[in-house]
Amino acid sequence: MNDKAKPELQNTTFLDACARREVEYTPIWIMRQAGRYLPSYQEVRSRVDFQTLCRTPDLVAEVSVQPVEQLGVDAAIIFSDILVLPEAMGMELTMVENRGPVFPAPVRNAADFDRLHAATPSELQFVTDGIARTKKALAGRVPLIGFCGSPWTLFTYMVEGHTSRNFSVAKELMFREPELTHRILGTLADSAGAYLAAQVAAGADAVQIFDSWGGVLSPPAYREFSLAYLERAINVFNRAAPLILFSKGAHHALSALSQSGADVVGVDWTHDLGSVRRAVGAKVAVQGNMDPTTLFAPPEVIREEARRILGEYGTAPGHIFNLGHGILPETDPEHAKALVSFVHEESRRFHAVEGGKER
Ligand code: 1CP
Repeated sequence: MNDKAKPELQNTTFLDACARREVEYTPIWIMRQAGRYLPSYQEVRSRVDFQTLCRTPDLVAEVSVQPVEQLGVDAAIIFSDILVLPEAMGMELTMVENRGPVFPAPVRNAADFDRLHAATPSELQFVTDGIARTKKALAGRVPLIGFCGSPWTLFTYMVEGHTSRNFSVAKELMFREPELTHRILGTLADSAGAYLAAQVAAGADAVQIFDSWGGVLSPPAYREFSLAYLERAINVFNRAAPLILFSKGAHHALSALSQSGADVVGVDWTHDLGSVRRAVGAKVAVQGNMDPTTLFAPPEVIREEARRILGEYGTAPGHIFNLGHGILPETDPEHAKALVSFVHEESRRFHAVEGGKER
C-alpha cells in the first residue's frame, strides 16, 4: 500500500492505524455505536421494526451516520446484524421485544441443516445497497466498516435458537456430531468470506469479523471449531480490504490470530494492551479495549481510563481505540461523546510529545 489510504477520504486515521502507519492521534470507533443508547436511533426504531430497518437502505444510512455526527468517531460501521447471514441461508428469524433475536426452528441435526443453503451475496443485497447508500451519506467524512459474525458465533445462535448463557446445546452438538459441526462451519465460513468481499465491492473500506463467543471454547476446541473457520473465511475474503478480527476472550490464541491473515486483532478489557502489543504488535494492529461499563463512570474517570489504555499501548503505531465489547444500551451518549474527545486530545498530546522524542 502507498503511504496514505484512500485519498478521497477526509479522515484516514482509522485506515492508517489498520496498516500501522504513523497517525497524529489515535482513531476511535465504538462497537455497536449505532444502536439503542442513542435517542435518535430509538426515534427511527419507534417508526419501524428492527428487520424493516435493516432492509431499508435509506434508514440504514441514517442510523449508520448518527454516531459519526453525534460522537465524532473516526469510522462508521454499517447498521445490520450478524444474524442476517443464517437468515439468508434459509432460517426464519424473529425479533422478540426485550428478548432479542430468536430462530424458532433451530438446527439440531443433519436434516435441519440440509434444508438450508450456502448464502450468496445477492441474497443479502439489502446490506450491500445499504453500504452504497451509507457511503453516499458519509461523503468521504470517515471510512465505513462492513462486518459479519464468525462461523462459530453464528453456529451457536443457529443451534441454540437464541442467546445463551452456557452454550450447552451448541457444544453438545459439537461433541456428539463433530462431522456435521464441521460441515455447518465450512458452509458458514465460505458464505461469510464471500459476504465480506461483497460488502467491500459495495463500498466498505474495511471489515470486522465478530467472534463474540469464541472465548467459550477450550483452547483445542477453539482451534478446531473457531480458529480454523476464521482462517477459512479470511482466505475466501482474500485481502479485499483491511480486516479486523475480534475474538472475545481468546487469550490463548493471540499469536495464532496475528498469523491468521487479519490486519487488526481486537481484544476485550481483560487483556493488558501493552502485553498484547509486545506479543503481536510487530505483525498486526491492535483494537481495544476499554470495559464498556467504564462509560457509566463520571467523565473524569473515563478520561483517566482512556489515558491509562493509551499509555499501556504506548507510542508505537497501530492502535485503534475501542471498547472491549459493544456499548451498553443504558450508556449516556454524552459519556460516549466525551470518550471520543478524550481519546483524541490525550493521544494528540501523546503522539506529539513522545513520538517527537522518539524520532
Ligand atoms: O431493538 C433493537 O433495535 C435491536 C437491537 C439490535 C441492534 C441495535 C440488534 C439485535 N442488533 C443490532 C445491531 C447490530 N448488531 C450491529 C450494528 C450496530 C453497530 O455496531 O453500530 C452490529 C455490529 C451487531 C452485531 C451483533 N449482533 C453481534 C456481534 C457483536 C457483539 O456485541 O458481540 C451479536 C452477538 C448480535 C446478535 C444480536 N442481535 C441483536 C441483539 C440484541 C443481539 C445480541 C443477542 C445476545 O445477547 O446474544
